[in-house]
Amino acid sequence: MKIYFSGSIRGGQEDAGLYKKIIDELKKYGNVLTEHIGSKIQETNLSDEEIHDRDLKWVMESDVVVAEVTTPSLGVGYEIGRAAEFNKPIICLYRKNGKKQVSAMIAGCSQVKTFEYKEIEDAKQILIEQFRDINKDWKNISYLKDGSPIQVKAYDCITKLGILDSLAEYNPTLTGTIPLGISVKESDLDIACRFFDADRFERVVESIYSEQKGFKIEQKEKAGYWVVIANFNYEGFDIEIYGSAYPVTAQNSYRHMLLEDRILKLLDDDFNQEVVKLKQGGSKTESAFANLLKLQGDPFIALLQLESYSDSEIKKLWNK
Ligand code: 6IA
Repeated sequence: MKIYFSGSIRGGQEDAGLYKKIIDELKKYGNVLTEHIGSKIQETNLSDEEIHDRDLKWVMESDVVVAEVTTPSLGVGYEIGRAAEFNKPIICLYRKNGKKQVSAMIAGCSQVKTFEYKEIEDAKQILIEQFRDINKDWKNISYLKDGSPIQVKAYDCITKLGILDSLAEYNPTLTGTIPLGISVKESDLDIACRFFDADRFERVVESIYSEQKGFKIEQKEKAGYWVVIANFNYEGFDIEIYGSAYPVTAQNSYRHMLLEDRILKLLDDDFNQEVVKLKQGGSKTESAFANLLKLQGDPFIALLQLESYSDSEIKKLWNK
């Protein structure tokens, strides 16, 4: 992971020592492209144009931009603006020092996550939480271990069943609502897979799981796609293995999950609670989201259209 750290230079270098501590922390998560900001920078023989072009190239290359914005700096503000234009995740850290407030153009930008901190230890904690989200690998279910009781139970069930290993060649990925933490009693464990040969996939799944309780498997056309669906029950969980010729990341269940995760993090607790309430009343997850965000038409399709919405456009749907 490439990290662009941004901190004041000509705006004032009195926080350089603190920047170094943040940079040292960031090095745990990836390659920090701008380590030099952690020490007082002397005039170099690079022209302003060379500095601008090099730094902007690094912003474009980076996977995330982290800025310390306590000391107001035109350069830092400009980099954050350009990073927002490139749709980079942006984390801003600032200390309330009584002198200056963070500009509304930063604190008020929905693409920027701004966090106040006092001590470096607080900043470290903020980074741990933020990078957990940025680095989240949905294929690796270890995140369930630190989750709710049902997530921990799901982790144990999947591990005991060994499904992610036995079907490894099909890129098995847990999707659905249990990963999102909005599951209800009836929620099943959905395992999305990609096959290259439907018949072979069916035979493999059947040979491994046909002895499980309530096992059934079928091939069918679903919304124009050829799919293989197997269902059975294991340790109290209804398990659905869903195979399609599409890469898992292009499958609707995966795209819905990512989008729902983004929306849940973006909107307030009220929204989260309303989703769970609707689901407890029998709504499907996508219908609950579509209903609350007042989306028209087929909820499964309408929800996918939000992939191209900015954070503030999504927030507006909820506040309407
Ligand atoms: O406006 P500022 O100088 O405070 O802007 C600081 C931000 O712009 C930092 O995040 C840097 O990435 C970038 N930046 C600005 N100037 C430089 C620089 N040398 N070298 C590297 N990055 C820079 C400027 C010369 C310096 C000795 C005064």
